[in-house]
Amino acid sequence: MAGPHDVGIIGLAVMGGNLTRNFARHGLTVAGYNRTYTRTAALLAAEHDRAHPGRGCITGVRRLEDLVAALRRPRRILVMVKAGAAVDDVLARLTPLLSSGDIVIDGGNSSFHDTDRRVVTAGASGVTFVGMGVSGGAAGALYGPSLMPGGPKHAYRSLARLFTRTAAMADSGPCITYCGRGSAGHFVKMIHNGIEYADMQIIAEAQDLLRNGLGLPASAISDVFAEWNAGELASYLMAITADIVRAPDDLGENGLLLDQIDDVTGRTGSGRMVPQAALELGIAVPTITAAVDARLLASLPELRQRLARRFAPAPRPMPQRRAAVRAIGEAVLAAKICAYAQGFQLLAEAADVLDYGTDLAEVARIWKAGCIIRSEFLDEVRTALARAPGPDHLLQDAAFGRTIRRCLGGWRRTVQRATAQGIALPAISASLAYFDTVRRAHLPTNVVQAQRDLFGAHGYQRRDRHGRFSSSWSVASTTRRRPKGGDRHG
Ligand code: NBP
Repeated sequence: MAGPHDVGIIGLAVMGGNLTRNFARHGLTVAGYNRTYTRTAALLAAEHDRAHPGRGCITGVRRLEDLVAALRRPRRILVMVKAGAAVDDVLARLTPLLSSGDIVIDGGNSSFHDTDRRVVTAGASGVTFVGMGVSGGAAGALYGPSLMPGGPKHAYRSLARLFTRTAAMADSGPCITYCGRGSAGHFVKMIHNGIEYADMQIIAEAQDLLRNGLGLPASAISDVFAEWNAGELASYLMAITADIVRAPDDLGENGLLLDQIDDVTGRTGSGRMVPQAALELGIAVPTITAAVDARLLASLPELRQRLARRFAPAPRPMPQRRAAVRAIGEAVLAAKICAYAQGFQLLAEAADVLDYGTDLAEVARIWKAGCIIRSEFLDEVRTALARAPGPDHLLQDAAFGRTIRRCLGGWRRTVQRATAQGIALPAISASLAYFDTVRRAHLPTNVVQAQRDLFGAHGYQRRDRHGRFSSSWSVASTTRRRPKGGDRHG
């Protein structure tokens, strides 16, 4: 084995294998370990055949002991195994082999709660545990991912020296930043994934409406997406969907590949962690939740098929109108703004309550390249978040406010049209309901407060006076209000 290696990687599947190759191409020496050695052997064999600058920089090992022995100290070891129990398995075997000052980085999609727990467990042995989000899928890992490390600042400095050169490069610099203390790196990645869910769902809904609501053929839908991708909706996801909708079936003789792809999605995605965290922190993220729910509902095919036979009149396409297409584009943009507003509001809350100290504008910056949600739009998000004093909610930003006002008519018409045709737009309409809720100074939750006071004497606050009140609802009197408890009105 060659001299001390710069970094160790545990887990050489899609992500770990490609990151290993990426690191080697950038001149890092990497020792790689995988539980099943055949994966290690396959990676080494593939690299052996390749003539690239990183050739010879990768060493494959069969045992964790060998990996640890191969590394320069303090050791830096990136774990890229399946999120969940596998990470704990690896840590249980790895930590006893390490020395104080070594750094273990979990680059998987781990829950931030797990990361908080592992920081403590590893810390008891003097090992620094870092949760780092990695985005970009297989291609990003190979050619430059967006990297979201959190944890102690000293660990970040050590990692940044290694990883910065391997990250994606945006016009504003490499897509790596310090995401904040503790489990901030995995929280930021979780928000990224939630927004990714919403972005994908919104585009899928637009496709549904263009096809089943307006009756556009696939080639025309592809053209619409390509046109949107040339404007303010430009994004990686829009670009790939323009190609997806017109792709011919590669196994059949005729037709579109999309028509042969089952609509049942996996139920294991990390996006579902966002609504859970949002509930814990008391922040509403209805667009992201709608996107998660849409996948859960998609995973009930038998129920849907039974109910489709019972209820569904097939939506009757309306004649296509250029204005309707434009309105759908406006709905997509407005819904997207709402999804980002929710995601960043949740992140802002975590930065404060969980003491992450995350720089939100920096997060928007490092999502600009390398990751699945990369888009021009993130420049506007970053500008809004960087403004001093920054808006505590993206909808308060003047530029986004102007966009929402411009899109509002088309957004409403799109939701109305879809509703009339029986085509669900869960994320687009949840966004509109969100907007119509947060833009109102007075909400019908005063009724809820009154109900709670009537049946549970929970009390309420009044608009016209200070203090807490409770009423004698049995006589429904507006004149018999009395201040509640010791907190009498002033
Ligand atoms: P997978 O999530 O499919 O995990 C496979 C890897 O985990 C293999 O190396 C496997 O070893 C290893 N592993 C398992 Br499973 N159980 C283990 C255990 N008990 N001990 C040791 N190793 C174990 O791989 P992936 O798709 O490369 O993703 C890796 C991480 O990166 C995940 O957390 C994932 O969520 C995250 N991520 C994935 C993507 C993506 O696009 N795929 C993007 C961003 C982040 P084996 O070969 O012996 O079975």
